[in-house]
Amino acid sequence: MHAKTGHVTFFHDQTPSSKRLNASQTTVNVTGLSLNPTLTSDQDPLTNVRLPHDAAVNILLTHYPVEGFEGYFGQETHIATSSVPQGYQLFATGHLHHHQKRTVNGTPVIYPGSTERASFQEEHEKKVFVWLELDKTGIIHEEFHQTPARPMETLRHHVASEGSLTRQMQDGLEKRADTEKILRVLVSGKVTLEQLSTYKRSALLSYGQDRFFHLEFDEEGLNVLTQEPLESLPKTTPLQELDRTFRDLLERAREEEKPLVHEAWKLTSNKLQEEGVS
Ligand SMILES: [Mn+2]
Repeated sequence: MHAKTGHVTFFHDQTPSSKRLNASQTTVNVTGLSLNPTLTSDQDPLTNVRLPHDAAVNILLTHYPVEGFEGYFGQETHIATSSVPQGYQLFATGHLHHHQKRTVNGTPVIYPGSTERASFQEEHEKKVFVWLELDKTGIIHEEFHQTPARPMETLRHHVASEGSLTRQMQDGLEKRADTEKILRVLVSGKVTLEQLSTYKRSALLSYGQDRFFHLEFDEEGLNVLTQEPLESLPKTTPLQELDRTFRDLLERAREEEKPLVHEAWKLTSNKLQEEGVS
């Protein structure tokens, strides 16, 4: 129990659950501690926790990052190296998706890792499950079995300055087609507005529909070149603009209207000149 300002938070109320088994006259103790989401990043889940390890073979299961393992970057509830208990033949843990193994305080700590890829960060990782044989001296046999994890791939497409973007990308997709694969295309480069109009993402998505398990596009790296600044209009005066407008009106007017338009032009022009407009 831990007192915080204003209220009482129970952490470590989560006593680990243990099970004692007998296998060929050997006692086996399996202790598990699942992730407690109420812990803050500086609270070590194994502090003040009684962890039994009085059987011949003792196994501890958790679901936390352990300090020093790949994938733990701090700012997250984790088990400190110094908290990894001694007296266990195996400390099997989850949460980090990358398979890894290290001996800490004499205890073998194993992350079997995820059996599937959960993000593109894992696209180059092999996925495994671990098969272990233990006795009271520790791990006596271990095997890593690769799982048929769904392939993920990132295609970095830097746009070429010539030709249709849709065509360029479709060629890239064709080479990577695999109905089991999740493919993402990171589109980058600089294009003109005109070239951008040749990029039809919806056409590419339907092209990929029966060629990939899933296809997605990310155009964050694609920049559209700004257009040349507009040329300013030639300098004119209000009277010149008035003349231009009436000349147009006169051209479009029917024969019988022409005298009227002419009259209006003359009157407006005179009126403005009287007022000093040039
Ligand atoms: Mn997790």
